[in-house]
Parts: sequence; structure tokens; C-alpha cells
Amino acid sequence: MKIAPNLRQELDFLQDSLASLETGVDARARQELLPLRQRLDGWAAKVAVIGQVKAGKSTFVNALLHWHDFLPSDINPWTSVVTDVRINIPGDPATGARFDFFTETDWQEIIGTGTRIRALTEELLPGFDSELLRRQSEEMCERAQRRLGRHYHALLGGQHDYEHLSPDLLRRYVCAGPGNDDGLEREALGRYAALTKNASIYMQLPEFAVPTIITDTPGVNDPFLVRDEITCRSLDRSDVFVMVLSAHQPLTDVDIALIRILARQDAKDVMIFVNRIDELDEFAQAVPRVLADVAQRLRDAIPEIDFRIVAGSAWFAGLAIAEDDSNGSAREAADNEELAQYLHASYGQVPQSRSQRLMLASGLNDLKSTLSELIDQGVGSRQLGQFRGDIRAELDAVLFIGAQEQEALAQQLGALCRDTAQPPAEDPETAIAAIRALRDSVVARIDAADAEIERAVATSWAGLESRLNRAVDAFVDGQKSVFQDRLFGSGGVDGGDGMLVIDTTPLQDFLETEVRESFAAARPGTDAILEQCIDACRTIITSRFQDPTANINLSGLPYDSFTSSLTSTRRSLRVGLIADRSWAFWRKPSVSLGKTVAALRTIAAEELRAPVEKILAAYSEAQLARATAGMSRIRVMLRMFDTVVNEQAQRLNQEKAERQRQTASPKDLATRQRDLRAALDALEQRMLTLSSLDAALKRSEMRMAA
Ligand SMILES: Nc1nc2c(ncn2[C@@H]2O[C@H](COP(=O)(O)OP(=O)(O)OP(=O)(O)O)[C@@H](O)[C@H]2O)c(=O)[nH]1
Ligand SMILES: [Mg+2]
Repeated sequence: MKIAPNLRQELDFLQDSLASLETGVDARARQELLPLRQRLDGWAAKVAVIGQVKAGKSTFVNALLHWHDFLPSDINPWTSVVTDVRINIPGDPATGARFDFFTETDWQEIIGTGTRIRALTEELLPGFDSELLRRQSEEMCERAQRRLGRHYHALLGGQHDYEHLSPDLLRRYVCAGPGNDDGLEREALGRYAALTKNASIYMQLPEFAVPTIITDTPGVNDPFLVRDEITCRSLDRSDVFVMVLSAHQPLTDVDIALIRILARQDAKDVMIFVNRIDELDEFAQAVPRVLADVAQRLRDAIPEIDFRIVAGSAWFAGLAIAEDDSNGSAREAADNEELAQYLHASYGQVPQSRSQRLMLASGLNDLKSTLSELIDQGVGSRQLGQFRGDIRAELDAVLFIGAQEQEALAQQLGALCRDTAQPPAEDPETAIAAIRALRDSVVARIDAADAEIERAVATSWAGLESRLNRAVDAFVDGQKSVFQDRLFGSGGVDGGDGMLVIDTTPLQDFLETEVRESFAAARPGTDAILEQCIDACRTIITSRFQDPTANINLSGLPYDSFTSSLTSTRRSLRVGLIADRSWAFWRKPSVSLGKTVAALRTIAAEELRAPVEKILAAYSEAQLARATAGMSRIRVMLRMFDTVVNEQAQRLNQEKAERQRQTASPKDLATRQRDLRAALDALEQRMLTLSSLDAALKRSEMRMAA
């Protein structure tokens, strides 16, 4: 099965279109097309596999890659590094891997020495046992140092590259390994894991029709905060999410919160894979029930989205792939009467061979076709739509310049053919000055729009910032009685395990809604500035030329809407950490209620401020990304003028020289006429090709819209 075959066609078409555009222009204009070329060549469908610890994410990715036991998997929390599997990416090695290590700065940030929070904690809670906190945050660093010895410092900030791939290699870098390293001195397992920031795996797989990056992530509820943070940040990089659930525990509140945020983000798609069905009792009957339950819960929580849900077992897929003897007994045990019943009930068929039966029951094929549709029709086609818009804007400019050149050449030829060197209808110098003036007013208009957008973005950012900060303050204030009650009330601390659990769901919901609505409210404003700018430039240009800007519009711009995944699971853990600190303190008899509550409030507010700042940064980045994409289409108009002015000036000089020569030699005159005719013919040919490219792009737009 091919994944995203339609998009392959579209991508080929865009590549070809850009290539013919590149051949249809001169070297300088080709240089201008370079950024577009680089973006198009670097495009990939980005799929992240997410879910709770032990849902079977890595096993599932292995099944997708058709490589049993490739990414390390285990019954303990195991994947500790965000791992990008880069499939068929142009420019990547055919096979191999790169592992990037933390830098000294990353490390300082992680250890957190000297951070505001640390200082605050110690100041506000005198006598607070910060050893506990220090131990937790330094554990990772110490572990890396212990395992790596004197190599440790040399590795920081560096990377390791390999030209081959093997499960053993990955076990060294991305695998958490057991809780302690005793006895592992000489072993490779997890040797570099604590120091590895990111892993990239290079592969060529014909099944993937377009360049694709599949990201395997540590579980979202990973108890280790550093990993959780990195996972959260990596989510913003992906466009399609496969949420892997375990059939035993089909959907937790954390899962729903995460799905809601991701699914509401513009241009992001989420699908669900209910894994481990083989572990359900009588799964032939149980699976439809579990699926119905997951669907119902998602409908209740997020009614506006119809999620695609597939059930299966990554374990079955692994058995189907690994046909070697070592798995013989496991394959035989899995291929039982219940499996046949399930296949019959769910698929209406029981294939002939064992591998086929296991593969069908694994749900992998269903999943691939769903994934293929999501990329083909969802995010992939939206992103390629933006490329189409960009290519058309460039093409418009090239056609415009071509038309000007045609006119100028024809004029020149006309002048040559006249008996005497008469001045042309419009004095060329005046013409150039007029175009320059036109260009200047377009520049002024674009600069004005730039400034307006900057102001609009800053205003909306500031408004959102104060609303978010107020929300955080109000939330923390609201917790005062909760702190008081839990720390000093009769009930004591929740759960008996020393954890003070504070529910941040209302705050999260609020932040999420606020960010989404602010973006929705601000977007029409910036879009209007862009539209007005296009209109104004159009008016200026059409005062002299036929409208060359008909195809310049804002279609396909990124970020129709925006929600940040940074508002997801993170803060409940942070608050958990606060609880850890307060727990040690709480037992001190001399504690003063007022001071403790005030201190906890300040710390909570500080802790919550960091994610708010990140949300704000992501928010304005999204706004600017949209505005920049729109402005770059408008700037294409500007380049048209530059080219036309340059060419006209060049021709003016030529003409002057020409007029002087003309009288001298009739032979030269004939040669010159012939040259001009040839140039005009060549240009006409080029314009014809470009016009047909224009028509093809229009057709493709209609095809994709349908
Ligand atoms: N029975 C059964 N076991 C599975 C299935 N999928 C994964 N497992 C097993 O469950 C364990 C965890 O699988 P992983 O793939 O490591 O899970 P993960 O989600 O990547 O876990 P972390 O990386 O630690 O978050 C391994 O022992 C797998 O062999 C499944 O469909 N059925
Ligand atoms: Mg894993």
C-alpha cells in the first residue's frame, strides 16, 4: 500500500511547475526563487506518535517501518528521547542516524541552578530541604556523567553520526534503560540516553509516497519532567498525530485534554489507534465495545470533530513481520480460534496464511489507509496549496516582466525599422522615472502595511498577555483556600503519598480558549491589512500597466486558526513538583499558615508564568508566520518593478548606442534587426510556455478544491 499517493502527484506537479518557472527566467530571477525551491524540497508530512507511557508507541512505529524490534521497547518506561524517523527526505543520507547531545546551556537550564524559582523557593521557605529538589533535577546529569566518565564533557553540544542502522545502535541512545545503572558499566544499553537531546534516523521506504517524518515520543505522562518538556515542545513541529491508546485503559482525561488541544490547532489532524486488543478477554466481542466507548467519549468531549479510530495490535503486526524461527511459538499461540473469530466478525474474512491473519488483525493496514487519507486530503494538501499560491504569485511576476520586455523589444525593433532614428513615443528616461516613482509608492505602501501589522500583532499580544496573567493570578488566588485546607485542614495531604494534587484543568481550559479566541479575533485584522495593501498596490500598478496582480491573493496562508499544544499536560506536573517541595516543609511544626500560603501562591504563580510566556511566544510566532507569508506574496510585486526598471534602463543605454551606430553601417542595422527579432521570438516562446504553466496551476487549484 502506498501512503499519500495523491499528494505524490501534486508534489511532482509543483516540483515540475517550479522547475519550468526556473528555466523560464534568467539567473538573477532564479536566485529569487531559491527560498521557495528550498522550502518545497524540504517539505515533508510530519506525523507524531503520542500517548501514555507503555501504550505501545515504539512497537507501533516499528510495525509502520516494517522492522520488528527496531526502536527499543520494553515493559518499563523506555523511550527517553524524541526520535524522528526521516523517510525519503531529499538530501538525507539513504540510511544512518544522527544523535544530538545537550549543550552546556541546555544542561544548566535543566539542572535549574540559579533559576528564579529556585531562589524564590529558598527565600520564601526558609529551612526548606532543597536537597530533594536538587537531587531530582541533577539525577539525569549525574547519571550521564557516571556512565560516560571523562567523555562526558567532550560530548556536550556535539553529535554522533552513523552511516548504518541497527537496533543495538538505538539502544545506546534513545533507551531509558533500567532505573539504576549498576552492572551496566560495560554495557551499551542507554549509555548516551541521558545526554541525547534528539535522535534522527534516515531511511528509504518505497511505501511512503511522499517525504515523511514519523516522530516517536516518550509517553506524555513520563514521570521525568525534562523529557515531558521536550516532548511537549516537539509536538508543535508535527502536523498529524496518531494517538496510541491501550485497549485496557482506552481514554484518560489527560488523553482527552491533549487530543482536544492538538485537534483544535489549525492544520493539525489527530487519529486514534486503540492498541493491545490482543490482551482483551474475548476480543472478538470486546473490541466493538471498546471502540464504541472511545468514540462516544470523544464525541462528548470534542463534538465538533469526527475522529478516525482504528483498533489493532502492534504486537500482532510484529509477529506478522518477524517470520523467523525465534518467534515461531509466539506466532502459533497468537494464531488461535479467537483470532479467527475476531477476523470473521470485524473483517468478514479469515486469510489463508498465518502472517496474513496476524497482519489483518493488527489493524495496521486500516491505520495506514487512514493515515494516507489524512495526509492526502488534510494537512498535506493544505500545505501544498500554500506552495501553489506562492508559485502562482512568482509566475505572475515573471509573466508581467516578460510582457514589459516584449513591448520594449517591439518598440526597439520599430525604431530600427524607421528610416531615421526618431525618438520613440514616450521618452525612455521619462518612462523609467515614471516606473521608479510607481515602485517607490508601492514600497511606501508595503512599508506602511509592515508597520501596521507589527502594531496589530503587538497590541493583540499585549492584550492576550495581560488576560493570561490575570487568569493565572485569579487561579492562584482561588487556590488559597485549597492550599490552606489541604495543608492544614483535617483531611491532610491527598493520596497519602505526599502528593498535593491540584487540578489545573479549569485554568488550562481557560488559557486554551483565551488563546484560540484571541487569535480568531486578531486574524481578520491582520488579514485586512494584507488585503488592503494588495488592493492599494494593485491600484498603483494599474495606473500604468495592465493588472499583473490578478493571481496574488491570500489563499493557502498558514494559521487560519491557532491553539498551542504548550497549554497541554505540563502544568499539572509542575504543580505536583510544588507539592513535593511543600510536603517536606509541611511537616515542620513551626510553620506559619499565612507565610506558607503566600509562599506557595508566589511559587505557583511563577511556575505558571513560564508556560504562559511560551504560549505567548508561539502565539505571536503564528501571527507573524501568517503575515510574513502574505507579505512575501506582496513583495513579489516589488521585485517585478525592480526587474522592469533595470531592464528598461539597460535598454535605454543600448538604444542610445544603437542610434549612433545606425547611420554608420547599414549592415550592422540588418544584424541588429535580426538579433532583435530572434530575441522577440524566443521571448514569445517562453511566454507561451509560462502561460500554459499558469493554466496548469489554475487547473490544479480547481482539482484540489474539488
Ligand atoms: N500484548 C501486547 N503487547 C504490546 C503491544 N504493543 C506493545 N506491546 C508491548 O508493550 C510494551 C511496551 O511497548 P512500547 O512499544 O515500548 O511502548 P511505548 O508506548 O513506546 O512505551 P514508552 O516509550 O515507555 O512510552 C512492550 O513490552 C511491547 O512489546 C500490543 O499490541 N499487545
Ligand atoms: Mg517507546
